[in-house]
Amino acid sequence: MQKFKGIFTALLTPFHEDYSINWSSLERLIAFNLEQGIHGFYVCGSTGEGLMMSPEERKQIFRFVAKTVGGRATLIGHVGTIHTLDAIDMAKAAEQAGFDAVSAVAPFYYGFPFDAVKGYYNDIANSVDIPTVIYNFPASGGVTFTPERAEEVLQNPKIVAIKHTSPDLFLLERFKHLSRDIVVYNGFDEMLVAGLAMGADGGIGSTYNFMPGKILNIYNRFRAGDLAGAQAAQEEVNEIIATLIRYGVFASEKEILTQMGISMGPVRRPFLPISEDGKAAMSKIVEILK
Ligand code: MN9
Repeated sequence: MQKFKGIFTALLTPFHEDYSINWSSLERLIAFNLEQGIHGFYVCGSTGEGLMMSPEERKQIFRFVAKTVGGRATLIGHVGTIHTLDAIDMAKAAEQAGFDAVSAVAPFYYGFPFDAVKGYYNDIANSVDIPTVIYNFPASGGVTFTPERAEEVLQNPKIVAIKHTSPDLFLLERFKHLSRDIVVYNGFDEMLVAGLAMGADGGIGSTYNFMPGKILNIYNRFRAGDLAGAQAAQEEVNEIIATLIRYGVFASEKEILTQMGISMGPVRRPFLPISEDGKAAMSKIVEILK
């Protein structure tokens, strides 16, 4: 389980202006994150615009990322969708590509009863030999995992972790005290130090893409017992994240990386492109990051 602990970049997907995948930028983004010492990548999740990509594109990305990383970091492939057969197909492709685990957001839109959600996780987990990570993201329109619901899903021993993207850190803490020990990831970057303090084993986040060093600094200080230092590092990062939230998180992150020299292109529609004001605000962040 050790390889699943730590700081995982929720990898952005760079596009060309026509929205096709920009493979050379993806390679450079991965290299930049590896150089900075990131422990793993969470691929084709919310940040990676996985829900706006076809299963075929997501499978291509899994293969490309696995080949590029070449065992230098732990890989989790997000296969969540509301079509279980597509999720299974993508899970098999991730396993075949050499991923360490798969993950899925709960099925959304129809308001599925929890037994259906449980069936979905079992279908995915049982389709592969690698472990499965629950993606608890209540705001996605899916379900909120409670400790009771988590216990039910965790009856399947192949499910070994939860990515907790919710401001409810009491819940995060409760996930560390279930009948079985699982890895818990903090999902909101702006609360990383708090998530760690409540027991998270690491974090998965979108802002890690362009400031992996600053995020690792929070984690390393916390692990070293320097809580004041970790808090100060979090405050520094949150000044940046507040601006990102104002202008659209993923479009802002892509703009920052583009200005840093890795061309990331647009976000896919229906996401809105970044405004001119937003671009100017991102220039200021790029200056700070230098
Ligand atoms: O993967 C991301 N979650 C979502 C994690 O975007 C739903 C976070 O990194 C946020 O983008 C970030 C800003 O709120 O914390």
